Formats: sequence, structure tokens, C-alpha cells
Amino acid sequence: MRYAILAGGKRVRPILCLAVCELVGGEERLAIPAACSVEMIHTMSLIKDDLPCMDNDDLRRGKPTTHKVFGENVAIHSGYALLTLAFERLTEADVSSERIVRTVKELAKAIGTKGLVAGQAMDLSSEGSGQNDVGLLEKLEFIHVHKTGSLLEASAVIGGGSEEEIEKVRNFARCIGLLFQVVDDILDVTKSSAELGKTAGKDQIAGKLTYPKVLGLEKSKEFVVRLKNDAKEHLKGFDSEKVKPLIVLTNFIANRNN
Ligand code: GRG
Repeated sequence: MRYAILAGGKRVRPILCLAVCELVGGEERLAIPAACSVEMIHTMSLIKDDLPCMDNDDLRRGKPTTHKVFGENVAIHSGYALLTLAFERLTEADVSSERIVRTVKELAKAIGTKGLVAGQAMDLSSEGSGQNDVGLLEKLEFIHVHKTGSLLEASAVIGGGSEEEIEKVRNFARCIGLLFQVVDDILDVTKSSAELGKTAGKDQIAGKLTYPKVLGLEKSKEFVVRLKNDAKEHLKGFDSEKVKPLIVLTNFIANRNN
């Protein structure tokens, strides 16, 4: 568990959670455990994603994957243990039970059949889809909105806020969730393994659906610009100073190199 979570990583999800908490004046007593929980959940999903029965990856965060170092059984157990620890930590937060239950529900929804699991299942079953198959773009969006967007969205909305603020933040997070994955797909074809800390071009080779494959590289890059602008639109109405960390995060996601 320590090997996987302390291997590095950009910490985008916990940063998003804390930045939203600061923006809306949420409860730090919940935001800190929630930020740690989303990173544990994210790391669990990376461990599982790398397994031989899924993407069969040798490298993650620039290091050998958990199953390569410790074996598949330890990798599977550490994933489940991180997942359960994430919820255990949340229940210990010094806030009202109502807030905790709401946060637990949001995260559970983001992981299961309405989130990560749905995206991953569709992703694996779409391997080998032909470029001319109908509904490819819709399928691709489904995969990314669930596989990547759902946890980013949950990370943002558990930061707190009024119903109206949560709605705006949710729309913002939906845009950066998709943005994140379109950029990921572009990096997969434009960067080397050393630059990415993982196997470059693997999704292409595995016959997975990716934005460059469906839209082409240039149109994918145009989509990045559109999503970045849409994301920032949803932040209008918030305090212009307090919103700056989220703008910086959006630019980072759009311009990142790994
Ligand atoms: C077992 C309940 C259960 C769920 C897991 C395996 C799975 C279901 C889902 C896969 C989810 C997955 C790996 C999505 C990819 C998301 C993504 C873009 C990962 C890379 O995120 P970064 O770039 O990674 O933020 P770092 O290393 O920087 O944290």
C-alpha cells in the first residue's frame, strides 16, 4: 500500500478537493481526510488497472507496478485495503455524521457501477473497436466521463459549499475530467515512456479507443482548448482571487507533460 501511494503522482484529486474547500469556505476538518481518501481510492484504481487481467502494465509513476514487485495477490489485497482504509479515514473526520454520510455516498457512487467500474468495463470491452464503428465518440466519452471524470468530480464536490456552489463546481469538474483524459490520450501518442513514467503508446497498441484515434490529433488538441475554456466559464461568479488555484490547476491539466 505504501509502495503504491508513495511512488509519486501528481496528487491532482486531493489538490482539487482542497482548492474547492478553500474556494467555498468548506470544512478543513473534512477536506483533509477526504483529500487523503481520494488519493487512496485513485491509487487503488491504478493498482487494479495495471494488473495482468486488465491493462497488464509494467510501469506506473516511473516505477515497476505493484504486482511486478510484490506479486498479484499482494497487489489485489493492497488495492482492497486502500479502498477500505479510504472510507475508514473518512468516518473518523471531526464533522457531523450527515456530512460524512454525504461524502461517503458521493465517493461510493464515483467508484462503482456509475463511475470507475463502469468506465473500466466499457474501456476493456471496447478494445479492438474499428475506427468506422458507429457511436465511437459517445462510447469514448462514456469511458472517460466514468473512468476518469467521476473521481475528479467527486474530489471537487466533497470540498463543501452550498447547493448552488456544488452545482457550479460539479460542472467545472466534469470539464476538467474530460480535459484530463483527452490530454492523457494525446500524451500517449506524443510522449516517450521515459517522459510519462509508464508505457507510452500502449493504449494505441492495445486497440483501445482514444481521442486521437477517433478525432485525429489536431481535432483532439482543439477539443482540449474548448474544454479548458468551458471549465473556466463554470468558475465565473466565484471570488476572482480565491478561484485562482483552480484556474492554475486547469491550466496545469491542459498543458501537462506527464
Ligand atoms: C476495483 C472497485 C474497483 C474499481 C477499480 C480498475 C478500475 C476499477 C478503474 C480504472 C480507473 C483508472 C485507472 C482510470 C485512469 C485514470 C487516469 C487518467 C489515471 C492517471 O491519473 P494521473 O495522471 O496519475 O493523475 P498520477 O500517477 O499522477 O496520480
